[in-house]
Amino acid sequence: MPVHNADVAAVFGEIADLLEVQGANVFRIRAYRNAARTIGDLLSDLNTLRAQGKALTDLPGIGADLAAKIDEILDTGTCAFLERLRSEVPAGASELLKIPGLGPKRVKALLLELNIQNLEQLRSAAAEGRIHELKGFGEKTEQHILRAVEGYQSWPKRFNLARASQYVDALVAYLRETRGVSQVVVAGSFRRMRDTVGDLDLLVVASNPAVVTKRFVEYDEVNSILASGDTRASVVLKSGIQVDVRIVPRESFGAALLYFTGSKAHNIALRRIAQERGLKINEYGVFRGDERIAGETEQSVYAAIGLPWLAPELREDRGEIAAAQSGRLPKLVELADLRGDLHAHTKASDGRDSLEAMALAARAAGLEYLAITEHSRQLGIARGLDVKRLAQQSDEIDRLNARLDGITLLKGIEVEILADGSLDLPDAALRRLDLVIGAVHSKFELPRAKQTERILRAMDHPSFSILAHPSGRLLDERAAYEVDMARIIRHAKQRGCFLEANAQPERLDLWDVHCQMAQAEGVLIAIDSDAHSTFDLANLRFGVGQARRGWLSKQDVLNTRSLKALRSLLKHTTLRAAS
Ligand code: DGT
Ligand code: CA
Ligand code: CA
Repeated sequence: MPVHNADVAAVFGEIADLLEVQGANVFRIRAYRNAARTIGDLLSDLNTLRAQGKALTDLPGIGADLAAKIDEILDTGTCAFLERLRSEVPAGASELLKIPGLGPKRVKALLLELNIQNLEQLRSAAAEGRIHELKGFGEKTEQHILRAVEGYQSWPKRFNLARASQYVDALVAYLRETRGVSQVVVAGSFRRMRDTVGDLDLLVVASNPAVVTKRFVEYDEVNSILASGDTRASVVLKSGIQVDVRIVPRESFGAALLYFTGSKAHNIALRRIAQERGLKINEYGVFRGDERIAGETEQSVYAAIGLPWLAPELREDRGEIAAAQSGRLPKLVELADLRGDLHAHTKASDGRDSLEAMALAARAAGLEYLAITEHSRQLGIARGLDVKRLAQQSDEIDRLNARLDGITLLKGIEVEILADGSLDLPDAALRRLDLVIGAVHSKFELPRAKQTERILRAMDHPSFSILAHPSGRLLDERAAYEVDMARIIRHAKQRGCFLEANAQPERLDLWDVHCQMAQAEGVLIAIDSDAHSTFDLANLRFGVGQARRGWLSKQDVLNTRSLKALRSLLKHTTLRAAS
């Protein structure tokens, strides 16, 4: 049974959790967390890397010790260190730690004093009022725990796009090797680049359908078979994700692709248009009576009902059909339109690579500029920079820019927005930079009005340029904090600042609807990788996906500008600083 990247990531994540309950050194915990993230987001399969003889220590943040553990996990599915921790820490700790607001100390108390071992027990203990009597817990905390557990339990199980693409790439390659297969395409929410996908929908064109479904259910990552027939099958993979496969006739391929790409709402709207024209549209084609008039390509199906082809990211029934009918479809931004990246870290804070390595990777990715934006001093865990270290880095950037061709590093910072809206570094230091990204990494629980005010006040700082990951959500862990996004966007417009579409797979923040709101106000969006290693630059495509879902075209995106045009746009903020 091959072990997946996700399994390795899960082992490291659990080790970090258990170390946290034990009160281990924060940097040690962080090393495992970072490793879990690196592996979880890795686009290449670890088994393949190993088979190719690549050294695992080349991966960012993976030293000899972690590499040895990865080997052990790939070979055995677990590692001795985890087993030891499990025997030392009471069961249930990892599960309880997932609840926002429950740190290791509290978890320990719940485990030892109330013998709570899972979320259901936690929920009933909170509901029955047994928790507030413990030392260190009050009634307010108890209420908070109750709400947090109920919220957590009601989250549907979805997979982030990057993780889903990891599973699907290997499967698509496997199916393509099947005899008689001429096409394999992923449809569904995955093709529409939704931030998370519920399941994967594959379409296959093949000369002998039954051979394909048989080979599909025999895929060695299959955990259970939900349904299996001659032309369709559904399975759940070991990673927990469900995959539906349908084998469709060539002459219906376009109609099936359109149908199974969805969204359901888009399909329903198309069906209505077809009906008005006396036509019937379904996954087999477009029909006038019994006669099929289109179906082989998506283009032909759209054309039959008087529409141009629509990019999958637009197909949400949010006005795209009316826009298509009146020739107002946007020309969506593409990855190749990005000329730079405005948010990246190096090992000076919590990144893993050097300035030079990041610069060269950005150049290799076809970018012309890269802003270096380390964390600021308040974020101690990420080795945030103070004024002195920031100045040192600026000198280093000057030297590197003088030496390197084809890439320009910009001087920036990802400065902490403190609870009262002030910034973590003095304006005098910020003014010298090319750009200032402001970010909220603390006090997520402030009430909506206070949280909004905090961010507006931060934007009032003369050098403020871009609001990082504006909603603060983490897809698998944390809901967005409460803010008035419409007000923040209007304020950004007034202040001449920008909003970020952070492309980290677990953030994708801003996402589609907020991108659209920003566009409507004329606020430019920076699609940023927030890279913590050279590998992370590959995530930009997910940020572009969200921007496309938000209808953005090239001119709506800040970092599609030439360096010169960018500098003049950023000068707004600098001029404000001078006045
Ligand atoms: P997901 O999997 O929850 O992330 O979202 P989708 O959009 O991939 O939805 P899924 O997997 O349930 O179905 C795939 C596509 O099939 C969906 O986008 C549109 C189409 N579809 C599914 N059920 C219906 C339906 O009842 N009516 C219509 N018109 N289309 C449907
Ligand atoms: Ca789906
Ligand atoms: Ca499905």
